[in-house]
Amino acid sequence: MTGAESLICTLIASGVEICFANPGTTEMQFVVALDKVEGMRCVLGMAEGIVTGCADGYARMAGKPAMTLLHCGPGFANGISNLHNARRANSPMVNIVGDQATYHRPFDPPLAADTEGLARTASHWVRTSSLAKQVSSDAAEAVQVARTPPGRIATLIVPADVAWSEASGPAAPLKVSSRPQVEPEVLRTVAQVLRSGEPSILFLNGEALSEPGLVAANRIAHATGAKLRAPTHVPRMARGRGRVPVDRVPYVVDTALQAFAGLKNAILVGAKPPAGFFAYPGKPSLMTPKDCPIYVLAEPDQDAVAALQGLADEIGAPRAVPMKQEGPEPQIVSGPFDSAGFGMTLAAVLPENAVVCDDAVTSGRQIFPATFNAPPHDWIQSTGGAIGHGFPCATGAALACPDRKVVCLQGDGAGMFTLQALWTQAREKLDVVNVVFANYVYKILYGELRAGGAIPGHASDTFFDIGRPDLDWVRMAEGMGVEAASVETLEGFADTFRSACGRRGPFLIEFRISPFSPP
Ligand SMILES: Cc1ncc(C[n+]2csc(CCOP(=O)(O)OP(=O)(O)O)c2C)c(N)n1
Repeated sequence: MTGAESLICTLIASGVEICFANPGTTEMQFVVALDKVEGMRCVLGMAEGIVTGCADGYARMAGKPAMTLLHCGPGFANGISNLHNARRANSPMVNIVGDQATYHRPFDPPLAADTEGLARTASHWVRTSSLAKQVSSDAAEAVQVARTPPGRIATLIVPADVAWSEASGPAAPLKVSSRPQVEPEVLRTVAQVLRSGEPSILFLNGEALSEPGLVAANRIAHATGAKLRAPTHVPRMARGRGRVPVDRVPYVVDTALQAFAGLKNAILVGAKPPAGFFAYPGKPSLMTPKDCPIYVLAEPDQDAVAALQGLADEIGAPRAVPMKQEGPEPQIVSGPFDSAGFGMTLAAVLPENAVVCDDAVTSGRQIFPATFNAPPHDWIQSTGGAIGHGFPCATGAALACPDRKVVCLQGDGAGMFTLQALWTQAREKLDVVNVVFANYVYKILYGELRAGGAIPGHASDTFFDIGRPDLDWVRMAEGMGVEAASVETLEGFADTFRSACGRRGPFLIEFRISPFSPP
């Protein structure tokens, strides 16, 4: 058995079932091993940003790591942007990176690079296997690290000669620690803060945004009057009718500052303090008031659901409390695109139990509150601010959840970063309805320019206008084997979306939004 074979067998034994890859010569031994061994589904991504984005989407929905197979330092580097999004979402992932043979590297062949250095920038754990007999134990450790709460990125670099040399056989899976519990003392302290009756808020993230987490948080909110908020970009959240309607921290700093003015206590539940996405001259970094103390109920790796349940019991909240109704009733709106109208329309036509992947940028700003009353669904977003996440993340989510409809909401500028994922959707016959908001500009960047007090000029118009020529999403999708149609109105979208949902396999809807005039 080669080192590569021992690694693949170890990953399969450790519960890794899918390999997203874009391999090269240094990974050939792994490809040979995958040809021989049963138990790993192999999926090709036609660029590494697809590979890592798919692995992220898969991990968020499957709750366990995928394997990626990447080619040397440059291949890894191509995948960093979506690895960054995955790291910020606490997605578990095992990256296997092939590299130059140990004895060949001193000759400085073209693909020699600082692979470890690149890997370190986007991984929690990096190791280079130097002996074939150690590859399997390194692989078992990589899975253990990836699965350690709250979820980590483990990267194992395997030189070609280590992969092809004789190994000792697969390693047994290693035990994974469960989430540490929050100390009772912490529950008592936070309960006391909430009993003060002062304006308080719970910032929820990670497991706290799961259905049981939200149910417990709702008990606390009901008993104490505390408000609930999710981060501006959620890694995964249970939403829709019958679930607790929790809005996000607004992206626009002034709106966020206004929303949190007068707060006296902020409590973090698996979340970080709510920092602005960017700094702006004269504006604060934290969205909570200066005099508002921040308490930690649960760190991201701790058992946030048990902490919320324990806190709800500690304050004597009833077990069953009424659910606050928020948000408009779903209805098909007519007319040209606007974000809130789109959200209401989507809420009316979204299939039950869908997974929504949102990389919609400004077109998605108002969709969240407008879909509080949509049928129950999960929502996942790019958590690291690196655009080009939607298409691949939706692709990975569809592989994790073959029985659920996946809906990808994608800005056109962001979509151009990783549109090759559409080809993977076609190749794997995945059940994804992609909606592209074709507004032909980087609209958000005009807003950001204005936020800094500047007026657009020739450089901004060149850099932010992505028309001239206009992208044709229908032809691009069809060129990659995905059926597509164009719509220009909300009612037209509703019709096309319904029929796209009525069939299996990928579909793309280009929502043409009248060309935006810069402010
Ligand atoms: C990897 C990466 N590159 C560049 C950016 C900067 N950026 C943020 S949003 C954006 C444009 C998004 O355009 P689009 O998807 O069309 O959405 P719109 O702004 O029109 O709503 C860019 C270039 C980024 N966030 N991440």
